[in-house]
Amino acid sequence: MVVLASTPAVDHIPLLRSPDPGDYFSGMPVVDLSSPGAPRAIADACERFGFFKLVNHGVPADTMDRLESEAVRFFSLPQADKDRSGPAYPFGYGSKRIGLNGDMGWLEYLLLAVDSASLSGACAVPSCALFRAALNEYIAAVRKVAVRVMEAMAEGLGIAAVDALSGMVTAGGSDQVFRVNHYPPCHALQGLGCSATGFGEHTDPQLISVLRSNGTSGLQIALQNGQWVSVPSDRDAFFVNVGDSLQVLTNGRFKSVKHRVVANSLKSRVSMIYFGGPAMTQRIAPLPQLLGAGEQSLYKDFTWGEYKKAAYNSRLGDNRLAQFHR
Ligand code: GA4
Repeated sequence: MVVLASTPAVDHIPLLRSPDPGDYFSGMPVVDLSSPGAPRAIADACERFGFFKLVNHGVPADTMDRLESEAVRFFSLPQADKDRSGPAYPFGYGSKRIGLNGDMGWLEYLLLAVDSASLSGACAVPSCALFRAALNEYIAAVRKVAVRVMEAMAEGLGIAAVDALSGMVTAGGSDQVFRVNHYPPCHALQGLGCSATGFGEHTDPQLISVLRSNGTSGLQIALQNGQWVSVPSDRDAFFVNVGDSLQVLTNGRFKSVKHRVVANSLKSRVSMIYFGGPAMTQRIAPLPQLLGAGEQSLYKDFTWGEYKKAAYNSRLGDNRLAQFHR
């Protein structure tokens, strides 16, 4: 395309058709976490879409706003200062490169390790005390929301042990990750009918992902018929994704949702995502309580450590669960 030759800024970044206003996710499930019907509504949304919007979650707007403004401040630093917090692997600042296998997106980000409820002490970034404090306050709060959601999932699935899922993420040694993404506006493509890929299509490998973003849209999910729909942004809500591990734990009942982010040509998008993963040695296999009489696991047995290793050796858009199907 001629466009590419004249826009070196987006070299190597895959382009997407610009979102059409008609492609908004009109049937998006919205779950009120404070309502008695939440467990059933969550299980239903996870079965149909692997995705829902969560409101009345109890995290104060201040906690979210403080982290957003600290993140904006960090991403406004001179490039050389941000680069001092890199590289992103295993943890730190990254720009445009996603993972280690050649994926590129129109974004910069921080990838951080989470210990029991806060940033890992060993986490080198960010060095600014205010940013660290905002991260720790937010992570502690969002993690509690993730636990309440996983408890509701267990209840909605009819499992007696309330911690059957959440216990995997609260257990010592659990593998939790936090990421703050900044998608700068991509002015170079304004008015050209195409957009830069912010974060290419993928499913998340963990059990659950809890996302919060500023008021800029860009997130899209794939419905089960393959259609991509845009998720209207809502800075007061969380968006919850089912990850690959939770799909396996429910023997395919909950769907790990394919999603991606399209960069905006005019506005910055800032998102923060908590990824709840289990301990490396945790066996990922359908919960026995969920297997009906004679029902077999759809998947080969594996540990989270094995799955994570395979995931980190894959390309973003690969179907990572395929090699674990029986
Ligand atoms: C997707 C979910 C999380 O953002 C993440 C991503 C990770 C990374 O950015 O390093 C991966 C991606 C994610 C899945 C496949 C591999 C690993 C990039 C990539 C190409 C932090 C994660 O855990 O898996």
